[in-house]
Amino acid sequence: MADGTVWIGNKRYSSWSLRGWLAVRLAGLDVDEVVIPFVRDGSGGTPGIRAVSPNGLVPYLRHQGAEVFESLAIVEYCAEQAPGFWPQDRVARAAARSWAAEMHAGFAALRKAMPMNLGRARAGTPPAQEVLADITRIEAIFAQALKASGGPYLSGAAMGALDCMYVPVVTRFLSYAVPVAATTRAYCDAARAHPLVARWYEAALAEPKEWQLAHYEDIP
Ligand SMILES: N[C@@H](CCC(=O)N[C@@H](CS)C(=O)NCC(=O)O)C(=O)O
Repeated sequence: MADGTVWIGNKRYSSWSLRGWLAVRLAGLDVDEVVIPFVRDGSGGTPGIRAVSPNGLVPYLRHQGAEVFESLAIVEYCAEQAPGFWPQDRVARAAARSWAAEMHAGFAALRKAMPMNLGRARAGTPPAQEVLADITRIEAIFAQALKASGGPYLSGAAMGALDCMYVPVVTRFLSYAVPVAATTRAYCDAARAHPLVARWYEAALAEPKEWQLAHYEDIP
C-alpha cells in the first residue's frame, strides 16, 4: 500500500499541479495519484476538488499523516525528504528560495495571458507590455540560476525545488512559441526532455477530449 495520495487537476492545464506532482515524483514519495478533471459549472470551482482538499484547490498531498496544500509548501515538504532539492550553500539557497517565492506570488500577467495548455503549439497575439516584463524578469532569473548551479537545470545537474516552481513557465514558453534567449531555450529544451516532464506531457496529451475547457483552448 502506498504512503499517501497526491491529488491533481488536468495535466493539460494545471500548472500548480505540475509543480506539486514533479516535487513528489522527484523526491520519490510513494504516493498514489488522483486526477480530478476541472468542472466549470459556475459553482466556483470543481466540487470533487472542494470535497477533498482543505483549500479547495489542487495540488494536495497526504503523506504519512501529513496534509500539505499550496504547491510551494509541497515543494518544501519534498525538500525535507530529498537532500539537494535546495542548494547546500546558504547564499545560493537564499537566492533560490527568493526566486521560488517570486514565482509562487508573482508573474500574474504572464499566467493570465498564457495559461498552461500542453496541447497548444503556436504563437499567440503579441504579448502586452506587462507580459513582456514578466518574461524578461523570468529570463534573468533563469540566467542567474543556471550560472550559479552550472545547469542544465536551474538546480544544477538534477532537477530540484526551483525547477518544480518554474517548469510550468517553460511549458508556456514552448506552447506560445515565446522568443527567448539561447540560455533560456537550452533550459526549456532540457526541462522538456526530462523523463518526468515527458511523462507528464504524455499523460496530458492522452486525456479525454471531453476534459478540454474553452477557457484554456480559446486563447488567441
Ligand atoms: N496557490 C495555489 C494555487 C492552486 C490552484 O489555483 N489550483 C487550481 C488549479 S491549477 C485549482 O485547484 N482550481 C480549482 C478548480 O479549478 O476547480 C498553489 O500553489 O497550490
